[in-house]
Amino acid sequence: MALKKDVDLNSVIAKPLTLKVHSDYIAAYGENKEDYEYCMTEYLRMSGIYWGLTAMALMGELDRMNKDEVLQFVRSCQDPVSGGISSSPGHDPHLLYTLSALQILSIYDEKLSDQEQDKVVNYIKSLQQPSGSFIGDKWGEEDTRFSFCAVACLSLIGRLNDIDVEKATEFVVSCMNFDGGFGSRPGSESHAGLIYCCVGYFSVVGRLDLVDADTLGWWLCERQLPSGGLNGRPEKLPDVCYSWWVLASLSMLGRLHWVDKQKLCTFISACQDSEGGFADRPGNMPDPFHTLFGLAALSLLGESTLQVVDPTYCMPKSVINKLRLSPQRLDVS
Ligand code: GRG
Repeated sequence: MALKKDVDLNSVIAKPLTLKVHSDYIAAYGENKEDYEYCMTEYLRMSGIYWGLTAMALMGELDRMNKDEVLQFVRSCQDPVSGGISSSPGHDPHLLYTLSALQILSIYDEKLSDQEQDKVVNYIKSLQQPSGSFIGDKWGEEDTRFSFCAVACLSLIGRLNDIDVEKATEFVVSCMNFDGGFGSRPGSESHAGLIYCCVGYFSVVGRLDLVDADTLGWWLCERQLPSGGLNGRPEKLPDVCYSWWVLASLSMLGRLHWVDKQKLCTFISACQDSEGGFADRPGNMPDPFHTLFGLAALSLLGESTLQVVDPTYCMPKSVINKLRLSPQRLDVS
């Protein structure tokens, strides 16, 4: 029997976007700190808060989040020795959670003190390797995700020039494949999540000219399946989160119009849960990760009831505009 490589949307009735139900879902998530699912996700809490907060900001419902509690939590996660930020108190700091923390602070227009900021910068600097790559934490995993996290963090606090950007760029360029895509390391398979990280990297450092936008744009729009959903690489099932990783990459490359927007909207809408939140695929359990990336993709597709999202940082464009980040990102036509 042939393996099923898409979902069947023929039996799914088109669903309207139910923002109120989604904001109720996010507002309620984490209210019960004894909840099993909540306890089991402690290891990624900081990113979980970023996903929920950004989803609420895109829905115009940020006021429903407990700002004081969130900010106090973020500050409690900075490691006084390394300066890095962890997912939760007592966990090891990591670049991923450092980025989520700085994104949260930026959304709330809050800043670290100069001393705390210097510590974060030193932490990020300490993770750059002689090849220019970044490891995610002291345990040494080297990956293009961390190149993106490093420059995204530094640019959010206006400290991009504290690392060797030229060397970092050389490493990301060395991960480019014959199909125009990028993997986690030189020679690794192209994957839409990592492509987002590499294109995002070039966007942050103002070097989108280094991407073969036509070849990569073609590979990215080939991710769209007959259901309208996008997968992360050939022969894989569609997943709402790739609506973001693929679409944001196409948007940074000026090729958003290369996908069938209507069919993608129908697929994303079908992933809404009637009790709130989005799942990876129609009928599956919703979670805050897929909820953010479903909403953010709909924002990129022009959904007028949502705030406009920035394709590089996955934060409201209004927040990014206010930060006046430099260097300027290049437009690729
Ligand atoms: C600022 C939004 C933002 C993110 C930070 C870390 C990072 C930057 C992005 C992660 C990008 C990434 C690698 C996404 C892929 C996530 C995912 C669902 C991976 C699943 O991999 P497989 O092999 O899935 O299980 P497939 O779909 O390939 O079978």
